[in-house]
Amino acid sequence: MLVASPLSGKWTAYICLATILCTLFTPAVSVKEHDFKKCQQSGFCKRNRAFADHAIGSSAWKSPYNILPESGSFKDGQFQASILKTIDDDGNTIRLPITVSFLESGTARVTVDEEKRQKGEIELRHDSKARKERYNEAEQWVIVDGLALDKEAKVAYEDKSQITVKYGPSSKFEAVINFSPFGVDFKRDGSSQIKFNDRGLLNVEHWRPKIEKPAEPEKKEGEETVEEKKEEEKKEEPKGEDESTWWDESFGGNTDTKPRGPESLGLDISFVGYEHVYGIPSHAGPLALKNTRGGEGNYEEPYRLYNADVFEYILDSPMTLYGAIPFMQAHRKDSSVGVFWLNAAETWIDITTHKDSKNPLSLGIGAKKSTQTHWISESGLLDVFVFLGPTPQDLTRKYGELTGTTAMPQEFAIGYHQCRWNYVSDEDVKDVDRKMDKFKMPYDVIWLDIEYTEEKKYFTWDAHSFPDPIGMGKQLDLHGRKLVTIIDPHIKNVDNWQVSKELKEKGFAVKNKEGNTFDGWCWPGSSNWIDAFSPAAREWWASLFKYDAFKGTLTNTWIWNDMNEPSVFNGPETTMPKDNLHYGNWEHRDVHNLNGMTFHNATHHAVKSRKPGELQRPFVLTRSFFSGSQRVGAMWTGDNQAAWDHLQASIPMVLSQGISGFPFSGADVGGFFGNPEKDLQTRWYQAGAFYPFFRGHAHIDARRREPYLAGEPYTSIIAAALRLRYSLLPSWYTAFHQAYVDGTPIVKPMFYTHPSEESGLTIDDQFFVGNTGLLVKPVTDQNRDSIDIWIPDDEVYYDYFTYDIIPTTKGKKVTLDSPLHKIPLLMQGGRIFARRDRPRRSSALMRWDDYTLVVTIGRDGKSAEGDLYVDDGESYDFEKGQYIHRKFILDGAQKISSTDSEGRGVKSIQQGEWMKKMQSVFVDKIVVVGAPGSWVNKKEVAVESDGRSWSASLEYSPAANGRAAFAVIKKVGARIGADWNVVLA
Ligand code: MIG
Repeated sequence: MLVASPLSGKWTAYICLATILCTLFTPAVSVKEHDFKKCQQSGFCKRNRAFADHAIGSSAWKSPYNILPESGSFKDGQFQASILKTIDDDGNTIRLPITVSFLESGTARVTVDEEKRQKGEIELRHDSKARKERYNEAEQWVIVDGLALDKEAKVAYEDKSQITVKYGPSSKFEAVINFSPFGVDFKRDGSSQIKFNDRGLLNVEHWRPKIEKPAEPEKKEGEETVEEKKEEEKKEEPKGEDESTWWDESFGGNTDTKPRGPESLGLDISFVGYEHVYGIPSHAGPLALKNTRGGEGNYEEPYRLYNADVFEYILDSPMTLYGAIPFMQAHRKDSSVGVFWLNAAETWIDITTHKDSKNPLSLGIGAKKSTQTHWISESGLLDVFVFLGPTPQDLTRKYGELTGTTAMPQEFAIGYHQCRWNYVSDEDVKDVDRKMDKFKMPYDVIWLDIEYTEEKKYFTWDAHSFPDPIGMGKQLDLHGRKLVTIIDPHIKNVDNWQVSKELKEKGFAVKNKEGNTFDGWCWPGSSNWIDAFSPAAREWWASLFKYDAFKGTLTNTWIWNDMNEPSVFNGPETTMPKDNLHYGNWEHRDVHNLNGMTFHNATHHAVKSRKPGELQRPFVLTRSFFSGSQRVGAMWTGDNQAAWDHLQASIPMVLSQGISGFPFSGADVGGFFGNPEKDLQTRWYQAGAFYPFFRGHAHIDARRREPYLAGEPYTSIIAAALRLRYSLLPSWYTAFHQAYVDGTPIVKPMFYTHPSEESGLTIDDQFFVGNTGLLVKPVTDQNRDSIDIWIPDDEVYYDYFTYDIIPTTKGKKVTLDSPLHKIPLLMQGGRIFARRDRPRRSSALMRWDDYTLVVTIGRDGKSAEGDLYVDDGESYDFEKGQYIHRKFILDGAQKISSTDSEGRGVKSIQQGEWMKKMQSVFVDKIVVVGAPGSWVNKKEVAVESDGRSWSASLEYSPAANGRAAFAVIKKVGARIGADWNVVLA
């Protein structure tokens, strides 16, 4: 029987193959939770949890870690000593060197190593070629600055039992290092904020030789029974002596050989007086993290950081996802502190919150709560940075100083991206490109997923479906648009392909435990993985991206890195065996969470060096990431579903990325798996227009859903959301610039902007955009004609679209109308932000458009301020001073002025070609919302700039029916880059 099919035979074959692969090697329908470890199934996590249970459960517990007083010395901002770990009743000890560094930024760092491993005085099992040391190179990948020691740090007190160091800004910070047992109490202004080993959970599993136990002898009379023996073993467990997974461990049919034996680390970190902790992305759950030790509404499992391809993940879960940032913050009213756990191995974090119970009177309502966390990593150094705030901005700034900030993106990268798995041919791409124009939907980038390649060999094109990539790229370029192609880290293992041959011959692939090229299964079938830890491998990788090597690419081709956790279909937990070896013979277990970043980084640098002299800022999207990834690109939250709850979950996930130093983030708009209802798709575009990274994407099995296919009224509503994003691009770009300067999140949760408002601490479904005062609450459930939005302060709030004054009360929610066509979007009074109002097809075409400034008059009726950052949006000339950065001030309702926001004189502004062209870009319009009544008869205003003065017309609309009065000043005609005044009085 013949059935008409829209798919070519070839495509049917592809899909069949994909389906087979899915069923064979990855969970096809939903994440199988049992494919991923629970703490109980991860030997070191289980041991450390048991250790914690024992320590907490026993009143006699004393941590066996003591600083040897005479080993301690303090010099130039650094305390060094030896911790002795007592390992048996005979008093035998293990030596653990500790360094506490006090940095100029006011950040403290505690590093603990293990002397024996450090000196290589251990024996590896199974003839392993692995390194003997605890992994000590995470710093090289992650930390870029901020390690200068604080020479002003001073010992304030010292005796045989402790040393107290005062450090930080005006010596407000204090670290009390207790010797016996070891512990550190970090104080600010005399009161404890963060404590290490307060509960005695420090656990450094030291090296020991494996003692082969003789085979079980037959039971003789008088010997203990099996039951008795089990009892004995149980008693041993609490000391961390459950040996069952010390030397090898199996999961899902894979066995991990452990050449170095047990080597985990555990430490309790208490946040004193903090009820809420945040961060440690990526997890699909609330912004304020949940407790993890059971109880109503809590998780049973610790938060896990072990980058994995969690195909179709579940929501509200501490399960690991694709990326890891081990940076945790604690916020309470007017105080914020944080820790950064610099460790790239598998990590679990338990969180419990308790009432502060020392004082029985404080147990009642209103009693203060503290949060206790327990960090557990499989291997590596114990290396923790401590930030004492006191503001949320202090945390993001100081974390940014250490790990780097968001790279300045190309401007197109913050426009809209149109993706699906897959655009089936170059004609398909060109057709979508034309249709977006036809339906007047602005967009900047169209994406190609894995099917564009010949047999999943990256750097090649399928000759039948993509015969003319150059022609395709050129059509896109007509409107300044870009193409992104996917390049994954798995390289098809075949002999007749140069890339594969070179990878193997040059030894640039990750090795298996025997030291031979590791082979695993992924999209191309048998595959090898580039080891981006190796400098030579990265250089080779860069050569593959040259225009004459990756034929068919143009200067408007950019890259998408997927599967870099890495995803290995037949590996343990869909990733690499932990005993694989990387460059420098580090075991994969040591570096797993860094792996994605190293690949993303290699691609970033490869794209940057495609052609000598061509210096465009690279755009590379990554799925896997670690602290520092923000320096090399954007991320997205992976394989979500076309479901309302996934739309909802995306908001706290994006906010969490923002406060954790990697704000260039977004979720697949529309949902990856499944087919969204039209209203869901529409709402998703409205929300996505407020993600820093805004991309529609869909699974290969999903129906086509380019936004113009939705039909009315959806198509028009989606087009409006896209245009809203585009009109606000100048403000988004300004927010990205702030992120680049000092690590400020691009979209900000309430606690970040209003840390004094206790009732906003856990709100994670609304946010501000940069410094604009734009407060958005995306609608994330069906049939919502009204929505409650929480108001953080006493400012005036105006509806973005109608200028209605919203009747608000600080700290309370107010109900807004939210029919499908409406995005709940408010403007906070007292702000000035920039737009470009002329609708265009792409951001490139808006480059020389004039600006509109929106002034929202504040509660005082007369003032507002804001800023705008502009540069050429693609090169590095901004680093040489070729940019415009304005500060706008409305002063006493008398005048609006524009000055250089950094106080730069004309001479320090590079007058390159771009700057010259910007001389003919003007402020076209100024809209003043909440304009004072005294302007009612005003018809014109004076504009002063460039030593001249002229008049512009003002149109005043009085307040009516709850709508604020507003004024529109037209044809202002002042250059955007120049100083000017608009005189209103
Ligand atoms: O195993 O390249 O998350 O965005 O479309 C699936 C195909 C591989 C996973 C990515 C998704 C992408 C898909 N990839």
